[in-house]
Amino acid sequence: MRRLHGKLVIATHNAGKLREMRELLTPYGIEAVSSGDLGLDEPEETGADFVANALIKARAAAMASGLPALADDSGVCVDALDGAPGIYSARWAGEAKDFYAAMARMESEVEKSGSPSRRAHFVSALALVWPDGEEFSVEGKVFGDLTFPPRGTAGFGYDPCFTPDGHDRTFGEMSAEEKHGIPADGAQALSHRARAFQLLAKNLLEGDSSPVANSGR
Ligand code: ITT
Repeated sequence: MRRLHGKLVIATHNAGKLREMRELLTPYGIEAVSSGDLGLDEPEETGADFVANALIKARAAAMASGLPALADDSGVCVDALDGAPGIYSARWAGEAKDFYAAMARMESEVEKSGSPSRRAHFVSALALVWPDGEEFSVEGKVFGDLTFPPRGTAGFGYDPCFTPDGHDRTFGEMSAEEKHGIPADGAQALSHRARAFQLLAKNLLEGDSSPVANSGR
C-alpha cells in the first residue's frame, strides 16, 4: 500500500472542515495547503453518494495542483427524513451558508414527518487521489440524536443540533479534542470525520515517521 508523505492539498473550501482536517494531519508531518490557498475552483458535486463526491473533489484538486489531494464529502442523514439532507447537507444552508436556517428547516421537516424518531447520523467520506491517478477512499459514521433547539457554538455546520450516542452534549458544546481528537490508546474516535481519518491513517499514514510507529506499537 502506498504511503503518503510530503506535501498535500486539502481539497475543501469549508473553513470548519479545513481546520479539522489540518488538526487530524498535524501528527504526521505532512505539509498541507488548502485548495483555497492555491486558488483552485470548486468542482460540481454530481456524485450519487458521499464517496463519489469526495473522489470528484480530490481528483479535481490533484489534477489542478499536481499534488496528492485529500477531500471530504460529508453530511447529516436524518432517519425521519429518509436520510435527508445527506449529500445535500451543504445546500440546505443556501448561498448564505446559514446553518441556523438549515437546522430550523430540519426541525420543522422532522415535526411535519409525524415520525417520533429523532435519530440521525453524520457521514464523512475521505478520498485521497494522487496526481498519477491512484485513489483511496474510506467512510466514517457517528450515530446519535437530533437536539432542538440547537446548543453550543463550537464546531461548524450542524454541530449544535447533534448529540452523539453515549453523550449528553451536542458537538456544538464539545471541544475540538473531544469531537475529533484521536485517542492515544487506539480506541475509536468520536466524530465521523475522525473515524474516517483513523481508517485512512491506518492504510496510508502510519509509515516509519508516524508517531504511532515510533512509539513501538
Ligand atoms: P467542500 O465541498 O468545499 O469540502 P462543503 O461545505 O460544500 O465544502 P460538503 O459538500 O461535504 O462540503 O457538505 C457537507 C456539509 O455537511 C457541510 O457544509 C456541513 O454543514 C455538514 N457537515 C459535515 N460534517 C460536519 C460536521 O463535522 N459538523 C457539522 N456539520 C457537518
